[in-house]
Amino acid sequence: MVTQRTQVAIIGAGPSGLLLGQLLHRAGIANIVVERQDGDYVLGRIRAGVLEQTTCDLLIEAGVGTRMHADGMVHEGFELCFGGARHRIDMAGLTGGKRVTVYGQTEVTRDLMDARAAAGLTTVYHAVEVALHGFDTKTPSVTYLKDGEPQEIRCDFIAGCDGYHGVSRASVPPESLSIYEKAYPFGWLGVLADTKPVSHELIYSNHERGFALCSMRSPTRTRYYVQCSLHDKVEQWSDAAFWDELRLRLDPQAAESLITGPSIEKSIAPLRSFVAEPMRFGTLFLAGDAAHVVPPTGAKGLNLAASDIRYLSRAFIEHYAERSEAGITHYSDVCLRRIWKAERFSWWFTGLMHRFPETGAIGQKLQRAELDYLVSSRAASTAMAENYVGLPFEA
Ligand code: RFL
Ligand code: PHB
Repeated sequence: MVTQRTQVAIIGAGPSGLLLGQLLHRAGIANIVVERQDGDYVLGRIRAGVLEQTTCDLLIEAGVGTRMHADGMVHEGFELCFGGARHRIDMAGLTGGKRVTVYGQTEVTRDLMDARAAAGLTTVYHAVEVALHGFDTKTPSVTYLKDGEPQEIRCDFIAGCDGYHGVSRASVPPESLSIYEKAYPFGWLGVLADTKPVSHELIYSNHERGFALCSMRSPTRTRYYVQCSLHDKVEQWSDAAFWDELRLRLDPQAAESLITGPSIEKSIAPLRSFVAEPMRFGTLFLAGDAAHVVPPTGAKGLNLAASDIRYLSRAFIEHYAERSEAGITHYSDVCLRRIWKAERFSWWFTGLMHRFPETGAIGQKLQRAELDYLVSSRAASTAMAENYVGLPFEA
């Protein structure tokens, strides 16, 4: 057995784990990241696209803001499409100037990986049989196999940043966890294509055939989604079928100007609301999708992961630099208050925009009434804009 020693062992090299590693490194706190896949696999997953300002600020603090500044697209509003017309939500105007940045999760992850490599920090890819030990003590450890050889990391803390399917949450005794979960009866079929975006802002569309979203990654790369059945297989959706379906769910003007092209990625994602409480067990801390999942409608998943990491990095820095346990003690409660607000917003926006098989005609009438109210009431639009740009942090 090869044994290494570090201060914080981080499980998972997704955005949560890599961002934590970078913030800790900059504060002089040693860390090792253990990831079960390889780097290319992690970069190959096309996921989030919308960053709240506080997420951008944290990336800048971590020293990885340069490319985001150069290539990220600042958005001051988005559009809601229903009844054959589009209605703009003026995010910046309604929130005193707050905006979001459209910059892909793939690029965030790439910037963090590059920074980690440049700093010469250890990331163990292809770690097999990762296991967590002794997190009810002050001397926890992580074991795994690398190239068939058993390895051990002894540490002060373990950060479980290994996503919804990871080993960290699964290592906690079930009786110590409260789980809150809702699975939605549909999925999102997403397509990435090198085409000019149909509009310079995002379009969220409620249509009787189902939800659609027009997003982007750059002025020449689009990311579009349509609500689909959970029984659908990606292979059943030709590019032509996807473009036809998307066009049907947009207003006539957007449908007319939609530019199509070959897909460079196509995948189906299920939609889920999920929270595991608490987020700390002795010396183990859960962060990001390991602790909570939101349906992607509100664009909150990556942003919530970043806000957990903001609190967690500060808690560790307080522990080592100031010998204060306050951040560690309050980590779970402080995170969960913000998480539940984002869970509520994501659940609400999902309910407003999708076709639900069980609600029937009255469900559609009620959605339409709420959408009409939303775009005609400044109070209702403001509430939506405030949530979309991201709620403030507690001190
Ligand atoms: P991740 O990204 O899942 O990374 C976890 C990492 O842990 C590794 N791992 C393990 N490593 C070692 N040992 C094990 N036993 C392990 N098990 C797993 C995995 O290989 C992986 O590398 O979690 P993280 O870092 O917490 O990041 C969370 C975000 O990825 C997620 O919340 C967002 O992608 C959600 N999301 C969106 N969020 C936004 O803020 N804005 C958006 O616009 C947005 N759009 C989306 C989304 C998610 C989507 N899908 C597919 C779920 C759109 C979609 C379609
Ligand atoms: C994306 O660009 O992938 C995206 C944008 C907004 C969302 C979800 C996904 O709400």
